[in-house]
Amino acid sequence: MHNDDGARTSKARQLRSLLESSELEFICEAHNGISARIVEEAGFRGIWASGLAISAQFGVRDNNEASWTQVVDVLEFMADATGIPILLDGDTGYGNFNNMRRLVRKLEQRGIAGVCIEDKIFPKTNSFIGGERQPLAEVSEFCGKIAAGKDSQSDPDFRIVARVEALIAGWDIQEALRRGEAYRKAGADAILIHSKLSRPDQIVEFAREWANRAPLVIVPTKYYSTPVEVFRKSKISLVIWANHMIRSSVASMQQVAATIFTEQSLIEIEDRVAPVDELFRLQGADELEAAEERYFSGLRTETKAIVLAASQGEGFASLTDERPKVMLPIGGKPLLRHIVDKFKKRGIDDIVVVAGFKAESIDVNGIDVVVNADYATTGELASLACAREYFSDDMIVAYGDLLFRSYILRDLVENAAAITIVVDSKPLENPALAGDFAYCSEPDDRSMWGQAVALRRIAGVAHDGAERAHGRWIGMMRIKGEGREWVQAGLAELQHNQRFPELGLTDLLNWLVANNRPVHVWYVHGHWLDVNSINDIESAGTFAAGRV
Ligand code: SPV
Ligand code: MG
Repeated sequence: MHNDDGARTSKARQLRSLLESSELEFICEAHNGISARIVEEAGFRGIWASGLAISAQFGVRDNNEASWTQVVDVLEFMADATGIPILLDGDTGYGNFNNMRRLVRKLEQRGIAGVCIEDKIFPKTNSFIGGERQPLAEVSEFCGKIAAGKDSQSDPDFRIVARVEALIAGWDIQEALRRGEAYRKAGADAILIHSKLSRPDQIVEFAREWANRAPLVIVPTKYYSTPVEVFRKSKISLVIWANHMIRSSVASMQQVAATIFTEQSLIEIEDRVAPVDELFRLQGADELEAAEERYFSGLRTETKAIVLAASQGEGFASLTDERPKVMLPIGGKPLLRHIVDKFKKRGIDDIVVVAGFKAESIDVNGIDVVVNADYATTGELASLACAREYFSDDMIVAYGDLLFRSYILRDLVENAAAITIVVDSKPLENPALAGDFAYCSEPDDRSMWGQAVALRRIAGVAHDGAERAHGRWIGMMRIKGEGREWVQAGLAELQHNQRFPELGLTDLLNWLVANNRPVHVWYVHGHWLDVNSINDIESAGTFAAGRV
């Protein structure tokens, strides 16, 4: 997106240069932000904010049915979207000299470079609709309006173009010249001489008599077949291609709408319309991305999630014949959906699920799926290795059969350690239950927040000789910064282990500890469960519904 940044020539100065240059210059109609941008990209050095086109895009007539402030609002979008000057087709100035004064002030405030006003009576009618019946303004009244406009501008480069409608209204060249001269003397910076003939004769004759007294502007909509050399020879300053953006879009929209309606399909038109990426480009999506990087990156989470969901799951009888356990419905939605929703709620949208058994049945929106093809003969570590190319400097690795309260994830991501695991210190109701038992440097001191606790090892038993485990690892870990290299090194080494296919995440954690890579423990006290058998399904539903 462009904005006048003061470092470059002001838009008003640019328009002035176009009008005063010794070359024949061209500007093109636009009627909103995106058409203005398209006109600029085509190479034009100025924009005609056409009254006809702006009315038409609103779906109203070119009879001042849209209010002037509605027009000014459209202009603001056009000016924001472009770096070239906009000349407003200001109709009659939307009232008398007083309305003209306010219009000029507002246009300058919105970054518009100039305005063209025509010597008709408010509310006006488009020149091509019964033009010869249209009354013209009194010359003195119109001169007062021009002078009032010039006296109101604060930037000396702002341009006021006076449009002579005498030829449209059926008067002769002498009347047109008389008016043009009066307007010039009143302070107009340029004269627009309009004609609706299919030949340029009136324009050429006017220009000859005018003899360069002030820049001349023309609108060759009706005499469009005239080669521009004719205008050049007549010393015309500026040509306005006045309505071709709105007309081309209307023609295209009519064809596309009719095709979609009759075909009831998009197939025929997809290749004929602009790709959505082209809209994003024209809207300046790149600039926003760069700005986000500059101003917003600290607030956006870069955290990724890797969810291990390759196993069929034992203990579910025929429920998992056709789907892995992560697709079992819990409280009305698949188990995997619950964990994905928790991640998304925390702004973690980059979620990779490692699937295996019946991977094709994983039908959860908003995730990337990678497949561990050897799921039947390998374990969690092999699944994690399958997601290696998705590793990042900030990631959560979790089992897909986990249900947990949101705060556990929130607190976990606030940890700064390279590796953090979540350990539940709540004593087991049934101490004989299997699990990943964590033996740590300290027990959970619930009177302390953010205790520095290190993992010593994880084992499958709650008692190891005389030693009692400090809790159960819930199956969720956070890997940050150098932790990523540690995990990669662990995977690389363990992959040479003959037992690698059997290994799980706990083997990786033990490897890290054994290799002096500190694994930080974050204690929680309940508020999670994993789904390991049919018996767990009901309690999982209750848990997911938020009931105790
Ligand atoms: C416009 O584009 O709105 C104009 C030019 O005023 S014309 O339609 O030719 O009158
Ligand atoms: Mg107009």
